[in-house]
Amino acid sequence: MKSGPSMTPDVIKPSLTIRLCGPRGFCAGVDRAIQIVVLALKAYGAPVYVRHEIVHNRYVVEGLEAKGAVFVEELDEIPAEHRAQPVVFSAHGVPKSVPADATARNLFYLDATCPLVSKVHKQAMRHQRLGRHVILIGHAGHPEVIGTMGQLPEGSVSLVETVEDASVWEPPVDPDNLGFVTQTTLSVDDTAGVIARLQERFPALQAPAADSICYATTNRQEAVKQAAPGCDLFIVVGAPNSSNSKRLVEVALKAGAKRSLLVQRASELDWDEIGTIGTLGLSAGASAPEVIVDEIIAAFKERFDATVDLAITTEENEHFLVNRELRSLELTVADMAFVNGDQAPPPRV
Ligand code: 0CG
Ligand code: SF4
Repeated sequence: MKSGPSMTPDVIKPSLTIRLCGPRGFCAGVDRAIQIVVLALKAYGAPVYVRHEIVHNRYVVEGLEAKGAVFVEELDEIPAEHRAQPVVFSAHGVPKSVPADATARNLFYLDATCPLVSKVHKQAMRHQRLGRHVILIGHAGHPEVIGTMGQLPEGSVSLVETVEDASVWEPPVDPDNLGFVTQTTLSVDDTAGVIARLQERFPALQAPAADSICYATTNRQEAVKQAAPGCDLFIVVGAPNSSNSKRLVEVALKAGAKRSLLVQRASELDWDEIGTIGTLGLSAGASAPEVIVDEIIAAFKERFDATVDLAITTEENEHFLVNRELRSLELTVADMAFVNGDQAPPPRV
C-alpha cells in the first residue's frame, strides 16, 4: 500500500514522566539582586557596573549585559570617566575591604548582598565580639566564603571544608572559645556531619544564633531528595560555579537517582547519552531562571510523550526589599521577562 503524507503514522514517542520539583529556581536573594541591577539601570542609565557575576548564571549575566550592565571582577576595572555610575556588589557578599575601597575611590555603590548572607556576617562578627575564634564551614575560594572571612580581622577565622578537615584542624586559641558559622549554600546533610565532628572534638563549640544554611538551599535540597528515588535521570538547571546548584546534583544521586546532570541550557543536552528513560527528575538552582526550565521541558516534549508531575514539598513566601534608593521605581513584568518569561506575576519591589 502506498502511504502519502497524510497516512504516515505519527512517530510514536516514548512516554516520559517529568517530576518537576518545587521549590526550585530563583530564591528571594537572587530575585532581589537581579532587580537591583535592573532598577539601577532604570534610575541611573547605562552603564551600571556589577562587581562579580550578580548571581552565578551566565544567562542572567548576559541578559543584564544586553540591558547595559558591565561586569567586572575588581573595582579598579571601572574607568575613571564612569566613576559617577553605580557599582553593584553581587548577592554573594563582599569582604569589608570592598565598600571601603569603593568609598576611597569615590564610587557610588549599591550592595546586593543577600540579607541572609549579611545575617551570617553578623553572626560571625558576634562570635568574634564575644571573644571566640570563628570556624567557617564552607568551600575555599567561593566568593561568599571570601566575603564572610573578610568581615573579620586576619587570623580570627579558620576555614573548615570537610569531615576530614574537622578531624585534624587545630585551634590557634583556647579550644573552649570557639564559634562556627557556615556558607549559606552547603549540603545540609554533609554540613551536619562536619558540625558533629567538630562538636565531638570541641564540646564547648558555640553554634550561630540562627541556622547559616538558608531556607532556599534547605527547601531545594529537600524537594530533590523527595523526588529523586526512582528517577532514571535527574537534571538540575544551573551553572558549574553555582554552589547551591552543584549540591542539588549530589543530593539527587545520594537520594537514589540513577544519574544526575547539571545543565545550563537545553542545547547542552546530549540525547544519545540520555537514551531511553521513563522518569526524569527536574529542578533548578537558586540562580537558574525559570525560562531555562521551560526550555528544557520543551526539549524533552519534542522527543518524548512527556507528562509533567509537580513534586512540591513546601511553599515559599520570602521576599526581600531592594535598596532604599530604588524602592520608588516601578518594576514591571516586562523588566523581568528575560528571566521569568511573560507569564510571571508582577514582581514585587
Ligand atoms: O550557590 P552560590 O552561592 O554559588 O550562588 P548562586 O549565585 O548560584 O545562587 C545564589 C546566590 C547568591
Ligand atoms: Fe540568599 Fe539563600 Fe538565595 Fe543565597 S541561596 S541568595 S543565601 S536566599
